[in-house]
Amino acid sequence: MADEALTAGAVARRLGVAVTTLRTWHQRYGLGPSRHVPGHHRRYTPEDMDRLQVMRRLTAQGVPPAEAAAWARRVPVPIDMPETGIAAQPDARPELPPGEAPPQRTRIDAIWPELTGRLTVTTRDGGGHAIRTGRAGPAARGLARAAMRLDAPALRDILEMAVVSRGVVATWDEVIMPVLVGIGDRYEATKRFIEVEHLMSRGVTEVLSAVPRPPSYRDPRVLLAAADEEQHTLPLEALAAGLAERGVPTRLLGARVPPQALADAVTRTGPIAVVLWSQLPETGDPSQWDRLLSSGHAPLLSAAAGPGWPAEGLPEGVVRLRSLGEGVHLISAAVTPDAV
Ligand code: B12
Repeated sequence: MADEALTAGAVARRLGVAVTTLRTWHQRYGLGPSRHVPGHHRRYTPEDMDRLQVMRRLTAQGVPPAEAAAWARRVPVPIDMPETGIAAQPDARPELPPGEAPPQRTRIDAIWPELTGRLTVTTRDGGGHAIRTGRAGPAARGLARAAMRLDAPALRDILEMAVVSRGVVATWDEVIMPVLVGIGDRYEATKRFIEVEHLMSRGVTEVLSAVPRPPSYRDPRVLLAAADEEQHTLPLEALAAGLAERGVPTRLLGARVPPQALADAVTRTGPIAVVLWSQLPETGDPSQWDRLLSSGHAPLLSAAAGPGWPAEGLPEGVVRLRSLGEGVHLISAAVTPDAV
């Protein structure tokens, strides 16, 4: 069997922390390497790595290091937790090329939701460059901090764990949205931190697109698109992920879809439901529905979503979606009426 023990440098790279941070965690909190290799520095075992992952995820969420270390030292967590959990779920990813190992879900992935459920997180909103997240919980505050630090690995960890433990809709409403709104407000007030907005957007995209999709033999009957010249797509990505969780496949065209392209896509794929997202008033011209609605292939459900659409004046037959949860519910019902 291959020797899985790792050097400090390798561990630091995997975790995305500095070697000096590892040293501090070792000296102050006893989270050091436990494998002794004669004639070498000590090495980190997979169990050491599990502990360090807990340490990094918790500190990224704003848990004070001493408390995080106390939890980390308890890994594997001595609680009445089944060995199975998430780790036992079949991996819905496509087949890998021969010889390539599948990405391993670690024990940490399995115990994490349970662990975070037991935490009493005592975080404070930072001043200065902090993103305000209002009354949002610790996960959103940790996410805001990770975004502000441009700490992409921590940002992903928090998002992944939120999706695993709460599902897409609650993660979007309780964790992602408050941070996006906070970033937007921060930008408006300072005209700065565009890099934060970009990193956050990228992380959200990655995590939402990693939510397992329904099997590929099932033809998507839902078409999602951003309005003409509209670059904001994250809410549609959340909708695609939320529907995937309910077993509903989607076809996501993404940003800036011209009306003719939308009408063509509808004609070619015959969706039951179409959602067109407009974030900005400039992209919410109701007349862009005309081509689609007059194409002879109008879907059963045509939905306008996003704050860019005017309060009045949408064509007859176009319904308005007001939240992600409502979108997931309505579209699931339209596509699989018996299942809802
Ligand atoms: C991320 C982001 C970007 C990213 C988008 C990346 C991506 N892939 O989507 C990038 C960097 C590309 C971007 C670009 C721009 N952006 Co921008 N962006 C944002 C940010 C931070 C989040 C956007 C978002 O996803 N919002 C979704 C949720 C969080 O917000 P919401 O729609 O208001 O939510 C409400 C409802 O829609 C509903 N809801 C929420 N989620 C869902 C989901 C579904 C399915 C449904 C049905 C409903 C629903 O609930 C909420 C409460 O009612 C916002 C800040 C903000 N407050 O939204 C700025 C913001 C929207 N952007 C803004 C601007 C100005 C721009 C740019 C013009 C900047 C520029 N100068 O280039 C360009 C736009 C170019 C274009 N033509 O589209 C302004 C818009 C101001 C305005 N009202 O006109 C905002 C508000 C920032 C600000 N405060 O200044 N942006």
